[in-house]
Amino acid sequence: MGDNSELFKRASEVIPGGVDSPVRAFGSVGGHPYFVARAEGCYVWDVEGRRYVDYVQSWGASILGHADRRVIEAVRSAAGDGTSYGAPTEREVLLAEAIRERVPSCQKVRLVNSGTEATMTAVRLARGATGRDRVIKFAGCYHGHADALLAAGGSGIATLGLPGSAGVPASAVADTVVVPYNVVPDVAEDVACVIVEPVAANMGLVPPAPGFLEGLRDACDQAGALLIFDEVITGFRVGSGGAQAMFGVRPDLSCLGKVIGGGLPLAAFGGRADVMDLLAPDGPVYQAGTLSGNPLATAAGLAVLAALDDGAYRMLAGRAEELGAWLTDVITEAGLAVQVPVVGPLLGVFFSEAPVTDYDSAKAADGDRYARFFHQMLDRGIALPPSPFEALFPSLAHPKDELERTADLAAAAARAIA
Ligand code: HOZ
Repeated sequence: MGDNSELFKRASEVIPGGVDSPVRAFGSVGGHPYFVARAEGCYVWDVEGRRYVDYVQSWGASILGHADRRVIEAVRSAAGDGTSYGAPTEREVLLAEAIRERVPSCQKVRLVNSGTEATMTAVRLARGATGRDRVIKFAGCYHGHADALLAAGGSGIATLGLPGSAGVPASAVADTVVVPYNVVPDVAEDVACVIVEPVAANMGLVPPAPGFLEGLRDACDQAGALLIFDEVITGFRVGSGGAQAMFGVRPDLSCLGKVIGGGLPLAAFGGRADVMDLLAPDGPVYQAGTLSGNPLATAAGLAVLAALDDGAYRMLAGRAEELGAWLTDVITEAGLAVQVPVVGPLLGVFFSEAPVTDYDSAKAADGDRYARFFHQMLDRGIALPPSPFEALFPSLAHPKDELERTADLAAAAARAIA
């Protein structure tokens, strides 16, 4: 096997930027990525044999930790029966039923392959259902890379400091209105939908202000617009009912991903039956996919959901709360101003004096300091997200002693950069 720098050099010759997704490239923290050879539980090993405690966890897809035996067995067993048929399977029905049971607003569900497909189709469906074109999105929220939703996007768009993307025609975003997070916007009667991350987790972690989500629900109801929750990150992560259960606000449509695929390419969108029934083949809104509801991905998703119960979520949230408090203490003790927001099992790290409440305050946090902290941690064997605009994902496989060790190493890292 090659070493990390050699592989990155070779990768850069055949893959643009050396990576298949921009946030992996270390663009905002400097240096080059480590190449993963294998992973298990809370650890990843790079091709040089170095072990890291991994807080990326496939950007939140692995809630049980890497290579969980139950998931591996489910995938192995499914693979023996064939990897894709282009015809419906029982597991698709089981997974849709399991989603509806846990997320009651999803009266009907369609399985797709990625969060981008889920959000793109949810917006198309909202437009088809209302006969309107306008879409309201919030600055710093990331809804995948569909043309209409890239403006002021978080995640890699934020990491690279881009306003949006080249190659998107003005006409594709002419009906996208970008407004600040945590402020309820005016929703006019030409708006098809408001799409929001109910807990923003692609500009770092930014919790919803009290009343924000309820305000969006009311504003949409008054305007006859649909409310779309992008729960690709929060779905099955902050609890089995997602952020909509945590905050008690019911969207018309929800987008799900990451956790439900257990590390395989699977996402979903679902919502009101009267709206979902507008999808082809019953209705006029088209959406399709050769690999949608894939046998391996649905097997993984069912195995993950079966392993998650209220006790698991309580444990995960409890550990995240402890880790958040420890990180705040040790970094503050080193003399650095830090904000460590925690929502259920999700954490963020902003080097900022003031709490971060929206994209402007997220961008105002000290990104250079985050970069130095990131590398100090990486040198000590702790893999944080390689961007200040992402969240940390402790998993059920992160034992308490590794979280304590993470905090100890964070103390040393913070002292080193103070
Ligand atoms: N959207 C995810 C980060 N918040 C990861 C997907 C990616 O951009 O690679």
